[in-house]
Amino acid sequence: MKHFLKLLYAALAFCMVAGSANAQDLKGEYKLSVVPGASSGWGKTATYFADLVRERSQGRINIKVYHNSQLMAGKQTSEFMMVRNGAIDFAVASTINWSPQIRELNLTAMPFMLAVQPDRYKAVDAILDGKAGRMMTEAVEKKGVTVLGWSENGYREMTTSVGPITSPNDMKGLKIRVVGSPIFIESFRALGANPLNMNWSEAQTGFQQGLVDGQENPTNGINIPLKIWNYHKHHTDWHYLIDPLIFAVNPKIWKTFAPADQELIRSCVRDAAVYGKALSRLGMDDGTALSYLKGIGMELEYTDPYAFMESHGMIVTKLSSDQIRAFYEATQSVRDAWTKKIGEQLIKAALEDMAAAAK
Ligand code: X2X
Repeated sequence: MKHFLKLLYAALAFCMVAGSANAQDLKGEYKLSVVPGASSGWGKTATYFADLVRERSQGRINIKVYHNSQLMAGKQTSEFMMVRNGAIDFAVASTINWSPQIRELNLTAMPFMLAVQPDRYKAVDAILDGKAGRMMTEAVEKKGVTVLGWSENGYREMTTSVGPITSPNDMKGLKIRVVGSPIFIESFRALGANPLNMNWSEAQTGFQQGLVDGQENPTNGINIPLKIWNYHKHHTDWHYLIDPLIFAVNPKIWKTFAPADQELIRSCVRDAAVYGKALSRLGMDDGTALSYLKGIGMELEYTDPYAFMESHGMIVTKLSSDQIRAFYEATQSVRDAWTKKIGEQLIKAALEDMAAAAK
């Protein structure tokens, strides 16, 4: 009996220590930042991730998603600095918004570099799973933020109130809203357009008021959830660049999680990353995205985004590879200038990754 009581006390003491350690280590809420709204593909990916973490940790780890750039008071290009300095714990972030601080993240914003590859999805997967992806991860980590995984917000397509857009000439003089990242301004200037830098939080009212003639964003991720047809009648499928998403965490916060919890969070990142990719690629790939979404019971209200946009009165123009080639040539000077800024080694790694995947 005495022996039994001793064991019982020991077990109780252990539970109390373990319990208090948990209570000390875990915050009541971890803040996760997302730039666009909850109904965007990207916003849903972040919510899916936070829900998985809550479920798999039986409610111990509570990640709260702050959509609509709330944590940055609308200024989307401040997100990286805020994750770095710990004002934000987690982010599901676009390379585009972090590229002003981390020049390597401009790689996938090189205009038309991926669009001219034989298979644009194989090309981006080859980069993110390959040497170039590792170099981008290292670049982010060297600047002070931990990368947990990569997903995507989709290829960015053009929507305009005038059109159709089939050649660089059609872009001349158009006022286009772009994000506050220099490579975007330069790419649209090279096409003869008039780019206007606007935060996403203001862009939507800008479209309503007709301040611009067009904008560029991913179809499933942003344009359809935003009902872009209310502002722009023309959709041009030109795949000029892609918007990878980074699952990231502040390194000090990351270290506070026990190894088992880190693995739990990583497993949620892996699943949410596949979900995010499937949302972005629905109706644009070989059918993999649709069967994945069906398999997890997370289908969208449409399976064909082009037919869906047309049913809302949009005119969809899909550019041929020759037409895309003309845009590629018109933006050569931008790629030349940015090869130097991004780093020739990284560009070389990306080209090699893509060439190996195309074989
Ligand atoms: O601002 C945009 O266009 C958006 C929502 O796609 C980004 O945050 C890059």
